Amino acid sequence: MKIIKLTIVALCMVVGASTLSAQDNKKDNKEADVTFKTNIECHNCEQKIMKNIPFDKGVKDVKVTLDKKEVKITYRTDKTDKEKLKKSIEKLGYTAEEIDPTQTTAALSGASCCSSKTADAAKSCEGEAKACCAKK
Ligand SMILES: [Cu+2]
Repeated sequence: MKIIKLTIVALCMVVGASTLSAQDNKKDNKEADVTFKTNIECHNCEQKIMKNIPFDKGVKDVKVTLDKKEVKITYRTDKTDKEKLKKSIEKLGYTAEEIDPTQTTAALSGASCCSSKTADAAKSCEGEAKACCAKK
């Protein structure tokens, strides 16, 4: 019985240690995200992105949001950079403008929602946009 307990304790320690080292690895993996606004229009465009960008050097993950026309790329900063990723998208025939991470899509739509509408019309804004309009 004692041996079983010891084995369990030992196993727990091994699992714990490997979880810790996995976290350490992630810190070392200089990973970063970048989101590009593109002019993709349909699922063919989405597929074209997904058949190419994920295989670019240093790219870890790609997410396409078709309705927002956004391409989010997780990449290794020691293997590639935003400029290269931008060029990769452009090479496929699309535009790629980096979205400032401090400005969320909601904040952006809020700003444009306020600026383009009269106070009355701004009441039709939704969610964050509405909050933004209310501050005016
Ligand atoms: Cu298309």
